[in-house]
Amino acid sequence: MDYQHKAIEEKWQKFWADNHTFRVDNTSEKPKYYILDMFPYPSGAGLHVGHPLGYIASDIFARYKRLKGFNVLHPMGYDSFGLPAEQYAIQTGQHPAVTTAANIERYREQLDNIGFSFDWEREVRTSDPAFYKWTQWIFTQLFDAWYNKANDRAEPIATLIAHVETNGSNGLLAVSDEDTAIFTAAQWASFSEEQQQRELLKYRLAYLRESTVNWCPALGTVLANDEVVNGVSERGGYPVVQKKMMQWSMRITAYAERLLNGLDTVDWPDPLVEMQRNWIGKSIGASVRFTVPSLGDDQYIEVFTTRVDTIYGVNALVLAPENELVNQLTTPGQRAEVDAYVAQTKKKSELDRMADVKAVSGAFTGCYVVHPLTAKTIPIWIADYVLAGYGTGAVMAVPSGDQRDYLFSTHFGLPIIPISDAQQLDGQADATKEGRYINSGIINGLTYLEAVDVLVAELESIGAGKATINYRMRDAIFGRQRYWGEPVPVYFKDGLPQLIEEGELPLILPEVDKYLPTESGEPPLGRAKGWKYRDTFEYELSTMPGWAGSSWYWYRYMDAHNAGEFASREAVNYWKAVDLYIGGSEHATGHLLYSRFWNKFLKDMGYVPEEEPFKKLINQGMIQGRSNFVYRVLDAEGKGTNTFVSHGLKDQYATVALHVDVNIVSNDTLDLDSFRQFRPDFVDADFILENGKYHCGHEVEKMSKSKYNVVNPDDIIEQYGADTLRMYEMFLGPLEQSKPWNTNGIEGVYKFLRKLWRLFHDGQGNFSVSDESSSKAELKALHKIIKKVEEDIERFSFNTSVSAFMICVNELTDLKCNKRGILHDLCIVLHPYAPHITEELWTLLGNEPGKLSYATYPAFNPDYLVESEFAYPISVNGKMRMNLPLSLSLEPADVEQAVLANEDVQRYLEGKSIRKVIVVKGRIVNIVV
Ligand code: ANZ
Repeated sequence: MDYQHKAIEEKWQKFWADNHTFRVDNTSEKPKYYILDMFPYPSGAGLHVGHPLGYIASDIFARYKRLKGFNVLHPMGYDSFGLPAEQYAIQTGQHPAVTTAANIERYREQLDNIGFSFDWEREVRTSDPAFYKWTQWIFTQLFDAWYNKANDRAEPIATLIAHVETNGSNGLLAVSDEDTAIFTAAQWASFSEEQQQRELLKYRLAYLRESTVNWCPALGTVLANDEVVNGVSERGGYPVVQKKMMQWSMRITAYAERLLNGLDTVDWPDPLVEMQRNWIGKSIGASVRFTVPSLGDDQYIEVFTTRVDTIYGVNALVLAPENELVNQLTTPGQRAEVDAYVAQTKKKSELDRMADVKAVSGAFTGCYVVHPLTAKTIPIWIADYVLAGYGTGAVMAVPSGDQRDYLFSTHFGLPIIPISDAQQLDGQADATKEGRYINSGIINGLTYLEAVDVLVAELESIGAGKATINYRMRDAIFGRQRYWGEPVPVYFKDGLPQLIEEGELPLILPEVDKYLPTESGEPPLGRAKGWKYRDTFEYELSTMPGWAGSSWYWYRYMDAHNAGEFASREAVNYWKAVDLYIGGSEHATGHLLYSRFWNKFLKDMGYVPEEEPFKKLINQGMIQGRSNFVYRVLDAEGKGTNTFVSHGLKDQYATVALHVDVNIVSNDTLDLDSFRQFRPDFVDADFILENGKYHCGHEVEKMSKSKYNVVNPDDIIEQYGADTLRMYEMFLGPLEQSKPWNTNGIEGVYKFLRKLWRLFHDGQGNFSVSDESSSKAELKALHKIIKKVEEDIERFSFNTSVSAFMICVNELTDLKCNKRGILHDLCIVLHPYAPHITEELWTLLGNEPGKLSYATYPAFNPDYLVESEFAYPISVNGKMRMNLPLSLSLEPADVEQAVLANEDVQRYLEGKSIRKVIVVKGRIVNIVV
């Protein structure tokens, strides 16, 4: 029988499912290994061939690790809350739960077709109440916690309460809002319950506060910074504006330093680590206070600067237009100008403001500050290059040191105060520069480092400044004014948020009549009829953001059915952290930062053992589409005719290129009949052909429906099988690289598998292997591949193994090898890549069905690779005549004897007498006659 991929793959997929082959236990004698894929959002379009790339790689690794004797956790699930299902619900009225379930079913089918070794009994869905109960529970833990800087960890809010009850706010070292009160223990005791709760909210790690948010009117929701790209929403491309709203936030900034330090301990791609570092954006500098006499002697504006050494070059104070002081500072004469400017800024997103360095704008407030060291009067301006949410939302402008300040000053004709450091230190805050300051007050004659120390000490002594570390990262908004997300487990009593009781979790997402905001502008949950806590209190109406469930899901896989805990201690202590995480680089700053943050929090609270959740991480590249084009001939008026010219002839005509469905093109040749059915107006299409064929043009583009270049893995599997698909996806190139999908080479992989099949079968297609012992050449071919695949997989180089397999099977075919011993081991080595065909062949070899997944990877024996023979070139009178294989252990005299005894050699000697024989061991034999 020939290789029947369809029957074989169906058979083994069913076998694996029926026998729970990939069920994994939380206890084992074996060492553990946790391999995680970034779980998919189940979209309506299903999987295209680009999606499984990472899953195939992780599956190969998982199968390989099992063969290497590891207890492997390799789960899969769905990130199933999110905007697309909700947008669809708004358009069609279909409940997002219904469409989500249907999409999941489709995904599952497609995933099953590929033959993954997931333990499906551990599947999670973030939109399942049994799952989001624990997302809500983690929220309650965060609400009930604060960050104690003294111990550098999160602690239950109870320890904070204990502190203020005995010491008041004195000695409290906490990460908090800026406007915390100063009070004694007695004052705390005299606060009303409401006052106490209000104060505690300023410390909680999950907290409610008015903040400026990215508001997307079209989507009716707030978006996170990483969901806004070039001022529009990442999904849908809708405009985003800045707006102040009461919002749930997460105090991720408390973890800034630990998030930074942890990056040194993980094995992640450098660009990804760099992106996280930049996102966290640590700056070491100083904050400096400039008094505002017109507001009163104790009134000041604080700025954050990384260049306190440039303080003598300050020519203005520039505030973000949103800065709360602006209103107070503005003089009546400047009011109109300032108001107009503030209004104009509202339209620009933060990213635009940062990107537009050249578009200088601003307004003078009419007010002045006093320089703390020179006592000079300095004007206060507002400008949008200063961001409200960074530092203090105010800068000291130093045109001779900072480019933006320079552009700003020249634009508005502000005096440029020359400072010596700019010349001597190249404007770089660089400790290696040896220049010294001149004409610079108290830092005259000092180096950069000395100057910083002296200035900070001086400012501190006069109460005008201190050393400060700033992080660019902000606290994370944790609310969405949308329906399809986890309800926040909070209700309101006297305007203050209260947690619902733990025993009452999960707080189930209520039904609504429409997935739109209410008439009064409340989120969709405001439509839920009679939805009140204990029939009395209003629930929080926003839901959690998309990243909530994905910030801890890998723990649920460890113990997916636990009804009493998010995962048991034993499970968490057994699996610890993810050993290998594979996923797309688009999650570099969102998901991966939030997950690390929640992980650190859970660790602080003693729920999980590891500081970092993902030890090694690989970003798989994108598979791009390979679009095909046909060329429509245009008539004299430039209108499209119904004639299409083949690619090679198109330059002889006026044409327009049209995308054509890649599924009706094979090897860039168009299937003409299918094309006529592709669109109604093509029914009568005529073709100008080349050698009887229509050649299409091609181009690499993003894989997308509109470009007709989407390839569905199901179609490939139907035609070639999953084993071919798996190997071919790897064969396309290095895992991390982006590459176009191009089916032109897939036949080669399919042929390889058929050739493999034939090694086990005779010419009539009957299974036939020999029990004879293997030859050296056969063992060499086998051990080469054992070594190569092991080395390749260990360094995640999957593509190179595929070509090595091809070479191996070619060699064995040439050797006509059908030895049981060789083929048995070959099945094991190839199994991670092509699990179905190897299961079938391994069973045909007489092994117990289904046990291949847990076989032992063959041990590499280097002896087989040592060359024991050498084919000596034999030359006669300087003329190369033949090669003679001889053992390399033979000494020159023995070689000479063996050569001369050989009949073929004798023929070349033509009976002449031998004058000399020169033997170079392991190189050549030269005979002179
Ligand atoms: C004076 C100065 C002189 C500055 C000089 C730079 C160079 P990073 O490294 O990003 O932390 N800055 C402070 N707060 C700002 C805000 N809210 N919006 C825009 N810019 C702000 O940069 C810190 C520097 O960026 C600070 O140091 C401040 O300008 C500016 F030769 O102060 B500098």
